[in-house]
Amino acid sequence: MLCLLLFSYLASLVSAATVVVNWDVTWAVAAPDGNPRPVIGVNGKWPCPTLEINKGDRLLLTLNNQLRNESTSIHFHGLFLNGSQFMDGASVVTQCPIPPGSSFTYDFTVDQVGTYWWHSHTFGQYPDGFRGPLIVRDPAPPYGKVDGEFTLTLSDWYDQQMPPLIQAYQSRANAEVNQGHEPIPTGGGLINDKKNASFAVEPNKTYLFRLINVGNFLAQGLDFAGHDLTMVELDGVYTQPTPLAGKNVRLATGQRIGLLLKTKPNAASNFEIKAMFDTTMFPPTPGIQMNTSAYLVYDQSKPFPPPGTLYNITYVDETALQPLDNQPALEPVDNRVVLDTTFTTVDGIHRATVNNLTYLPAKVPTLYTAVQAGGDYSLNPNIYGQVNPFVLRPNEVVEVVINNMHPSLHPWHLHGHAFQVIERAPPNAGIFTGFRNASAIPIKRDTLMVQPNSYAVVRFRADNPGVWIMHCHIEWHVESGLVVTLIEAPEKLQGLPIPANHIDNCVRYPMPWQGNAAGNTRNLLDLAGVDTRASEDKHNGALYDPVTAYTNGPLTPTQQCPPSFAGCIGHTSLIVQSVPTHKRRWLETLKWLVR
Ligand SMILES: [Cu+2]
Repeated sequence: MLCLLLFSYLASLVSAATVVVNWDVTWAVAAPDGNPRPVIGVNGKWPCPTLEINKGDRLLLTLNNQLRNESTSIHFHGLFLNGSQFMDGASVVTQCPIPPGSSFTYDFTVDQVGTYWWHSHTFGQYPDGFRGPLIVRDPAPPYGKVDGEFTLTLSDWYDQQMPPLIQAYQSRANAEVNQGHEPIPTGGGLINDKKNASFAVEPNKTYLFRLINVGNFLAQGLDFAGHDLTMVELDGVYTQPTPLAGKNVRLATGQRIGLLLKTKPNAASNFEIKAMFDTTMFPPTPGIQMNTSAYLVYDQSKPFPPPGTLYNITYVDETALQPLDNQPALEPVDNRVVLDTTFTTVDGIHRATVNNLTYLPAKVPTLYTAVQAGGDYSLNPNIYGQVNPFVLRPNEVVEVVINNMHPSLHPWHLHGHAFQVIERAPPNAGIFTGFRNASAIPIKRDTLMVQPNSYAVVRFRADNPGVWIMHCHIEWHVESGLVVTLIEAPEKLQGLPIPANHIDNCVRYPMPWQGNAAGNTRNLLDLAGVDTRASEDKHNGALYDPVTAYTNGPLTPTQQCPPSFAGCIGHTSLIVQSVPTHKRRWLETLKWLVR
């Protein structure tokens, strides 16, 4: 027995590797919908690479920000980072943004398995293309050996860059004349960052499809043309194998599903994979392509089916699944956090509110405030500013009630944990007043669609000291403040050294890294200077030093695009304009906002 234990210990030492990745973050040009535009790529290329590692590997990922005019960061969506709480990548939460010309290294070991993704977590940047799958391989997955596997990403695509779209969305004019509507995906949908992606398959095989919605805004349904499908994973959590039985999967932004697909007995035909924007979030809109096609290719020499429509689909309720480990609901609840969420006009801007307050970033990354505050102060939510802070105590069972008082669904994502979904009520159930249909063995995942005018209740154990945000994963809504900050077990964070590269990065940005949310180091209860007002002047996205950019006139095209690409010049004028009037920016982008 001892020999066996020693052998497996040695085997684990041998198999764990240090994966060193060096990325230059650069502008590239791409036209996935036929319209060329600047995108954020890696080493001059787009789409960005997939990160693939094995369970137990240490990842050393260095970003060299070569964007020249935007800051950046990377969040590893779904990874708990237990003990590596400085590596979560959320700008102004766990680090300062990485300024142009700077490098920053993420360093952590991964002990989870499954389907994840990485993306910028800086000021609404990732829908400009800086995102990709993150696969953590399991040496022995419970569904056994498959004949092959594919990663399939979904996204909604825009023909303009995020900074001007965010400015327009968060302008007073949008609140006044456009009911605060979000910019719409003028490029339609993409599968694997393109139109008409293909997946080469053989008959009588079983493939694992790792589905990831890496989009900005819309949930999407997927149809696999009558193939036999079984769900085995949700957001990195293995589920009891559950056949789809003719229903369709739906993924909101941030969500992942592991799906086993059995191929047909012969290669007589090719089949269309159809994705469709969720019409409950976004009704069919003239000029917007609601469907996206991809193909299961059995025989390249045979014709591909014509693109179909997909309007009458039935979504599977993934909250009815059970986790493979059969873990019962955590009991008893030690701390209930209630989030009353809606949208309204705040200071003239269309903003999301949680318990009547819209999230406004602190002046100091919140994790830095927490680790330096000292035991008593760290437990006081007042030192953290208007980041919607909730202090959690070590190892308590936390229950979060999300009351969605808005008539659209919102996918809530929690950093640092997967939560148990105790109940998700149907649309129009109103706010939570007590359980109607609680789950005894709840599914676990890290991103959950909360239905329109309804509620959801989730639980997790506060066993991961750190500062973790919980937010709607619609990037427009992050930028409008639909975010809360969980200050988890801050007493366990006291005395943790802030890594030197973090401090260097803040100094270079520059952004303060000491003190309370206002940067006050002498009196942590003095929040003078902290942000408490929404303003259209604050929404420049990840643009670096936009004031200088505006007053000094447009950047040269080479700062945005390869010099040989004339098409970028027009785009550049949309990003950085020499006339700093919101009216002009608004007029230029109004046409994209009108539904
Ligand atoms: Cu939302």
